[in-house]
Amino acid sequence: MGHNVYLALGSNMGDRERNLSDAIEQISNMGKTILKAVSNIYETKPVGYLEQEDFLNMAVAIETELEPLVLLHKLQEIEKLLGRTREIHWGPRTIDIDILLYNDSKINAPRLVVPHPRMFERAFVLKPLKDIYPGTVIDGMEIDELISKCGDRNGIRLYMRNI
Ligand code: GSY
Repeated sequence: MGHNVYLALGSNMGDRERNLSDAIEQISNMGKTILKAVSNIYETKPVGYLEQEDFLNMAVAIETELEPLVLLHKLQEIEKLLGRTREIHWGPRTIDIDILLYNDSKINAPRLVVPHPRMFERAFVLKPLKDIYPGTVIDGMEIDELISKCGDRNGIRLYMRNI
């Protein structure tokens, strides 16, 4: 049996829709991995560094036999393949792929922290996650309660329905 993993995807450069679909294709072709679910796509106002274009954000669920750091490496290779450069920290990007949850594991490695440390304060992550994992409870809090506390919850609109 594989590991149940949830990923967040975001893009705000170039053909954003294409970047997301290319990333999903690459994730499906990583090996030892099955794509289980794909969320709706949301258009979201930038959080953090504000002088940039709106993002498209979504979440996907995979089942994978890859161990966390191997998975991280493969996802970073996909980011590079799709043209991601890290020029401005928090700045625009062709594609961003973050590991949100890896089973129920807590991981505290120098290069990888899971659950993703900022996911609980970002509606642009939680809203798509809710589409594919509505029963998520984190630290005793339901996902709707978490979303209601997010500062960016009003800057999100449904862009494309997938489910
Ligand atoms: O953390 C991912 C990159 N990112 C995003 C994003 O994906 N969506 C929105 N709305 N704002 C963001 N700020 C950063 S950095």
